[in-house]
Amino acid sequence: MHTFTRFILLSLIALLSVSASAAEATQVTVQNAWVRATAPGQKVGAAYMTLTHNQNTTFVGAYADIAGNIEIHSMEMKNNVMKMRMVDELPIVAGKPTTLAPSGLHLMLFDLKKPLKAGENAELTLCFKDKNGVITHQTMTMPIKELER
Ligand SMILES: [Cu+2]
Repeated sequence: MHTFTRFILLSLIALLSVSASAAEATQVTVQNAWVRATAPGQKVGAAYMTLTHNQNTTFVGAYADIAGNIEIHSMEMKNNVMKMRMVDELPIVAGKPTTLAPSGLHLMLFDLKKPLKAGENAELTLCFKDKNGVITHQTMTMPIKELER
């Protein structure tokens, strides 16, 4: 291999690994994200996803153009009734996936600006707080889907 070519390749590799580690440090991995389709006139919706990060972080909330307000909710059985509760902060433990799914943790979308139609996408911005209290925002495009029963 020519020295010059090798130099270019090595620089590329160095560049790639630097940007990869920078991304790892700030970006939380969001998998299986989806927003639940709503019926016409329905003003409240929900979004689900699995969050994983390589260091401890805290999920502190979300916002979107499609909703007036978004809260993190948990669900628990109380006297045989499913109760939803608002969660201010959801700790994400390093390396451990945190799953928001139907019948469990979820994002609750209030004051929807339009019906959420299956097959379309919704853009949500997720907010995380690292151990130093620094908040980062991650905007994600999520598919809108019907709940599978
Ligand atoms: Cu809820």
